[in-house]
Amino acid sequence: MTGSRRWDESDVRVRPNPRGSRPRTKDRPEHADAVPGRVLTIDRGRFTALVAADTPDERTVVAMKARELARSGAGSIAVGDRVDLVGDTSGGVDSLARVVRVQERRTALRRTADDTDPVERVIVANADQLVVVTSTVDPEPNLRLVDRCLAAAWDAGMDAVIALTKADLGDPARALAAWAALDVPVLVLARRTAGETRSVEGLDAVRAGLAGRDTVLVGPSGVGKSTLVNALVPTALRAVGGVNTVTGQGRHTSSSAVALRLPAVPGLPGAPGWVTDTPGVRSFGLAHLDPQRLLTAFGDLALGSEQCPRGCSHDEQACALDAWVASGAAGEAGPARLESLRRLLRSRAGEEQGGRAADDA
Ligand SMILES: Nc1nc2c(ncn2[C@@H]2O[C@H](COP(=O)(O)OP(=O)(O)OP(=O)(O)O)[C@@H](O)[C@H]2O)c(=O)[nH]1
Ligand SMILES: [Mg+2]
Repeated sequence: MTGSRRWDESDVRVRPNPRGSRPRTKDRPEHADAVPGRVLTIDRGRFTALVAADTPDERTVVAMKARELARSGAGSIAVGDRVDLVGDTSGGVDSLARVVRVQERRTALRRTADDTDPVERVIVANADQLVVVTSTVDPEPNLRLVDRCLAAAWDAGMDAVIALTKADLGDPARALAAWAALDVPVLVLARRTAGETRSVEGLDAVRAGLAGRDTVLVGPSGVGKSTLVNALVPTALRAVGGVNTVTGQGRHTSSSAVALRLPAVPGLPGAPGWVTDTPGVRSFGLAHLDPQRLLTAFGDLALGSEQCPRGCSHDEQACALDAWVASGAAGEAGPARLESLRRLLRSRAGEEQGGRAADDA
């Protein structure tokens, strides 16, 4: 079977260990007493992790990467990673622990500097939902950047939601029309009263959508990610910056990603969930994007790709999806939805042709 099959572990390329079956680090079992933690933020090589969450011993522990972990080339540590800590894990003033292991990630939201850049950066690990934040004005919506964020979320196996902020300043209609056929939930947000920075109209819908989930907010600078986080988590105290009154661009106020636990919502039982605020992005490179994996997010279209030629880009003459949609086999999914998929696929191809400047604008 080809085409619509969901990807699984067998799709992950495993590099054979050139040294045969020898274990990578001989001293790993020594850390059997390591304490598990969740990385909340990273600042100049120092990781702050939450340990013993929801117990009387809950604490934040500052740690550095253990030398053996750095040497093993085990890769980066991102906000959201589950890590194992040894050393001084008391969390006391001036205490410093060591990260000796990074647990396997459930998801990894990746981006590259541009589409040809082989170096991937993991923005956040283990999140299950991405909220792409964009504003009606100040700054103007960058629809292509939104497409790219959605594509990255689906490629990573995450759910995607769009939050459109500043509906008090501009008309949301144009942006809403661009997303109509994508079948993505859109949350429209506005400031209730000028100057009242924590009073966000539409917040209840955000709370309900985030409850029990592990969510990351991504979007350009100045769109109101930190404003939203402050409204959701009253103790967050994230710095909020104005936008340049001439260019309407943000000032890159947030400089690092921070994961915050959401407060419990009355009437919604279960774990309240997490939200991660991230620094504004200018571009979102998708060098790693796999068209077939992206297609799995379009479940109503995916089945039709079984008739596609091998290695189909899903944006070419021979692509079977046009006939599939025209035959009505895709149910309610019409040509507009297929066009939305192709727009996401092209959002990548366009950047290769020097479209990067549009994202940087
Ligand atoms: N009128 C209005 N202003 C808003 C709204 N949301 C955010 N703002 C303002 O937009 C500006 C930027 O908000 P931030 O929360 O700092 O934006 P950010 O996305 O965190 O920006 P970076 O940290 O630079 O990525 C601030 O002046 C906010 O008060 C909104 O819904 N309506
Ligand atoms: Mg911010």
